[in-house]
Amino acid sequence: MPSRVRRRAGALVVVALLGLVLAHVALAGDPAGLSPRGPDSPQATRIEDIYWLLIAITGAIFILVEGALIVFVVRFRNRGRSRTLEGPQIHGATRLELIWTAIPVVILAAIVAFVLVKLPGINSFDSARAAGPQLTVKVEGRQFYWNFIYPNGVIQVERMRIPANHDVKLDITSEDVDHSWWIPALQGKLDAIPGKTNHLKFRADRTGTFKGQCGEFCGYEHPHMLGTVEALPNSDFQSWYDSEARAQESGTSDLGKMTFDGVCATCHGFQGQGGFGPDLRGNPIFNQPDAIKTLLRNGGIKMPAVGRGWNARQMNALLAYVKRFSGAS
Ligand SMILES: [Cu+2]
Repeated sequence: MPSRVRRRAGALVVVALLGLVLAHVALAGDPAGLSPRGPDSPQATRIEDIYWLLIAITGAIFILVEGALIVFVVRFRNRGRSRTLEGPQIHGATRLELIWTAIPVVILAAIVAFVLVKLPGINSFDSARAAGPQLTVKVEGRQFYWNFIYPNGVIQVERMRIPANHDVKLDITSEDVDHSWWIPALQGKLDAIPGKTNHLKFRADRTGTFKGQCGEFCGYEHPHMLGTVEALPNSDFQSWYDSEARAQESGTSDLGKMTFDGVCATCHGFQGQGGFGPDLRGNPIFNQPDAIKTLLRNGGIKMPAVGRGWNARQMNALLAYVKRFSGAS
């Protein structure tokens, strides 16, 4: 096979493989393929509308430009002429220049207008369609978990429960470094910044579980900083909300296990067996609750201050749960 043909065949194979890899990545990410997750809220629907407008315009421009490039490459190919031969030199084409300046201006103006129409509704409620009063949840980003505090005192870790079809407002803050709250199917990202409270509004259109991930690199365990929003039918939510409040007040809830699994297990393993952090089983510190409290509140050599600012309910729930590791080995 002549080397020129071999080179072309090789290039074709590389392009075809690249196409396969890209298609695979695009389709494997989510059942929706190239489209973003959801949208499962009116707010995320507006974000997706903007996404599709940008994809349509940039996709059309890509096909137009690359198509013209291929046509010109084929049509004006060398055909045996000398490599040093100059083509005809053309100067001035006022109409053409005006057209290729005006079209991008019109496209950009259309994008800006569309975004400005959609923008006000992205982080606000459509009060006319709300089915009941709103719920406000305090969201604390911490290395490396999310802590949720409800108005009735209920605390949740990593999994937030909300009523579906109800307006929910999140007051998002951080206790240590910058994090970013992000559940793609429900809303855009919003930064969790120490000393500042950001507000995010959304309403889940359906019941279900919506997964997300901290969107800001916040340290060595950042990839494990996951978040989940579980939207329940309103009556289910209300009965859970009330019974969980009673259980947490009386110390019979699973808050201790939830806190351990969401906070400690990231580094120490779900059975306290160690991993990134040391093995907890049989550690003498479990006989000294005050030492554990100090460690949780202030952190250790490598350990972040995961329990800084915890109220007594969460601290006591965790202390009760970790007693199981004192004798185990
Ligand atoms: Cu984070």
